Amino acid sequence: MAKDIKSDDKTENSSDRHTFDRRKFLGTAVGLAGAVAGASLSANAQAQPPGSGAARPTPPEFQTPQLFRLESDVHDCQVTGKIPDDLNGAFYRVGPDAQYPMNPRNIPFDGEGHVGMFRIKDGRVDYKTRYVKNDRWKAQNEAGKILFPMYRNPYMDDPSVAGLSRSTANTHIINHKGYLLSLKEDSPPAALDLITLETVIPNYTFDDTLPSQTFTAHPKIDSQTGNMVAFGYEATGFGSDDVSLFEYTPQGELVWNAMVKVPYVGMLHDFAVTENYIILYVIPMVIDRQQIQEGGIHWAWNDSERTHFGVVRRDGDGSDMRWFTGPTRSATHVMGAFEDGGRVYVDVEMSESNPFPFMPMQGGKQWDPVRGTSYITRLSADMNNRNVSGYDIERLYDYMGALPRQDDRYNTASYRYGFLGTRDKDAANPRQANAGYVRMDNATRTTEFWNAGAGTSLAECCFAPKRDNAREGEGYLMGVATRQNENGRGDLVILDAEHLSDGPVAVVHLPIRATGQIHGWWVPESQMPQV
Ligand code: V55
Ligand code: FE
Repeated sequence: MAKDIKSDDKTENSSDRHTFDRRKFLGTAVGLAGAVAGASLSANAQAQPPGSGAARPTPPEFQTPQLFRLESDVHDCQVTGKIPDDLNGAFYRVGPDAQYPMNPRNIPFDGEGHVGMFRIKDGRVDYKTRYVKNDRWKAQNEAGKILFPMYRNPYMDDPSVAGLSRSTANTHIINHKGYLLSLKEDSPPAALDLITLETVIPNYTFDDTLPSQTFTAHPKIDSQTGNMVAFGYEATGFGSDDVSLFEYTPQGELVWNAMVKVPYVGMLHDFAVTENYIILYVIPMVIDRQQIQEGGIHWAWNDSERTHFGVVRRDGDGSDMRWFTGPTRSATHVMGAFEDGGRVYVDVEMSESNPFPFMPMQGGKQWDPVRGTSYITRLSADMNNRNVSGYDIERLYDYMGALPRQDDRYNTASYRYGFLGTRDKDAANPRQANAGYVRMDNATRTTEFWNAGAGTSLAECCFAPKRDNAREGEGYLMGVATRQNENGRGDLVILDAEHLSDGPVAVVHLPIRATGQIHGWWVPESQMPQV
């Protein structure tokens, strides 16, 4: 079923569209939109009095779907099964959790960042969550209302917050230099304490060395050096076509940076890093200046614009940047990337069109859930041949989903295993397919699936190695399960990543629903502050 597609081949659109069928409609329920929508469904369930039924209107103060706001501490959580002896560290998560009711025209990606931690040590698990208390949170807390009412539209801001960072810090988290950095791609990170989750440095600019006004939500840790390779887009100002690429040592020293330009200003959510190259992928989720002027959000989908796959050396000045062009596509997350014999390969989740139902379509087009469904897809380009202008597209797996992961020790190296929150692709009734996690083996192109059962939705998974020097993929896969029939109550499920279909080795029970999650990150015990 996977098909090789040459982007220069004009017939490729129809050749891969024939593989779509009705089950692909389900894709939105496991994608990013699904992750946020899942959280909103449970929020609404909680907002309504028991037995009120769906017919009663939600009270206005609860109309922001993801309003939850509960900071919590649960010591020594109840566990079914046994926390493995070789699982010690912390699983961090972050997601949007609107601080006050949002403008109804705004999108779920604009909720304020709420960080969660499962601290796992010596067979016990503590759960803690805290809002990121950055300048935005503090100003709004003071005012008692939202002062930044529209996603990445500074023109709508309350005049009182002029000059403050607009960051919601709601997208991803990573440990660096003893801090937990909470990330939003339009701003510098916020730096939190790894143990208390208190915000230590609200606007962290790496001791004033950050060569960009923004910082990606998807930095990569170099598999050889441990350095953090990252970038910022719209790097020199709102709407700019400058992208800053840079690399920091674990001690916070800036060791390389370069500036490049993109063919057009689109959402550069993730990127790929290999031993020698940085790869950017420009998709037609474009800045819409008119929409912004009219008080709308930053982005809109242009369904006729082409994609651009850009490759640049990691040690140069950016002038060798080479762009390969391809058909209209969306890819927002990288599973893994590598080089082989002068070709660069980037494995992504890819859809034909806008994957987000809440992102406007340009030109009066309708959002299409089939064309918006993502599958794991390999993009590659030939760096040896100066004459090729296109990149290649190959569907790898038939499991849908938008949040693929890998063993993060292989961020910049050749890798074998990927992991994905998905749905049972073989369900008798695809419309009711259960959620699950799948492991993909790129060496054999085989998969192993864990079916989470009915009534459960799953957040993005995260891999934790059994030891710092464990083999690739030798470890645990974990993620938060939302129990739909228990008012959205949360469980952390922990599986042996090499035996997914055996089911969880441990389930950590929360007494409440978990905070919403976009991304999560594992910090092994060897990198935790010893207190
Ligand atoms: C994504 C998530 C964001 C965002 C941009 O693809 C892209 C995911 C949670 O916020 O602002
Ligand atoms: Fe992301």
